[in-house]
Amino acid sequence: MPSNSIDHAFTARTLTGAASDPTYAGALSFMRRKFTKSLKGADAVVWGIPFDAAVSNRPGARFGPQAIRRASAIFDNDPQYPFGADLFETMSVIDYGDCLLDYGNHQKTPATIEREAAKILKSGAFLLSLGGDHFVTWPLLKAHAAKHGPLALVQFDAHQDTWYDDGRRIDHGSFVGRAVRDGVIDPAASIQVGIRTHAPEDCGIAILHGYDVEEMKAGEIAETILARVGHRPAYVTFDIDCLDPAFAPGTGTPVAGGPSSAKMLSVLRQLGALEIVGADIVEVAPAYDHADVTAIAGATIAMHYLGLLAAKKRR
Ligand SMILES: [Mn+2]
Repeated sequence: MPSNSIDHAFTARTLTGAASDPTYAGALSFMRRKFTKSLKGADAVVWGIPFDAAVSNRPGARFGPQAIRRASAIFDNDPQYPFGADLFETMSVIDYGDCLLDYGNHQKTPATIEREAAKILKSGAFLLSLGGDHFVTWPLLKAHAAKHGPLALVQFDAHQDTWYDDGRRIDHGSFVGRAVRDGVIDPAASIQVGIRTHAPEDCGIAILHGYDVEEMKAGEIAETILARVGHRPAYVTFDIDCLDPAFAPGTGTPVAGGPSSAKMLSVLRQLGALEIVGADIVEVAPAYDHADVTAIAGATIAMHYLGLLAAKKRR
């Protein structure tokens, strides 16, 4: 159907309902949701965290939120596959814009993210964050744990992120170990999927390595995650480098031998039984991308989080 309106991101009168912007035009909020700093009435909040000063290799994930929002225009106003429904028919979702960070004062960054995230969570809304490098997950975990207690971490990643940490580092490769030591996540209920690098310690977290993921079917991977987490409050973090560089070249620390986007989206689709209390997609760095391959994968992962949420709300 041709579009009959444009710029839904700032012309929307309600927080529910499909947009009808042309795919190639219109203001680019995430999935054309209303851009607003008002949390009132929002079931879910999409928020960008444009930070990439913690990377160990290629920078550029600060442009991730912009790239993911732009790529999310492909979702237009159709029922969203594989959920078979307009996600926004009953679920109100806003685009809260980005987190303002001082690029010259990184020691302030984690507290700023945590404080802003806590404000969003206080409204009762679900928070879906768009990174940013993987360090941003640390303050996000803290904000969610303050509300729910120790979290089950479900981490899709090529890296364990348990490297040396003194508790103050601004490092995208050490926040998981810190989260275990600080009691922010419960390692016995946490799992990492797609790991294909070695770090000094696993901190008690279960791991499905790249070669495991290669041998297992998506359904088995989902079952393994559900069994590990049980009914505990779960935070899902998806580092786009979990995917093979063929499916996500636009990222800072790519590792060959990873799964396809099709397989991991199929895993996500089957996580409806998880008690997901928060989620993020991180490490999309569009400067290394080609034809928006990575941004589209990132936007689709983010859409899947909302799809799971909408399905839960419909039940
Ligand atoms: Mn990673």
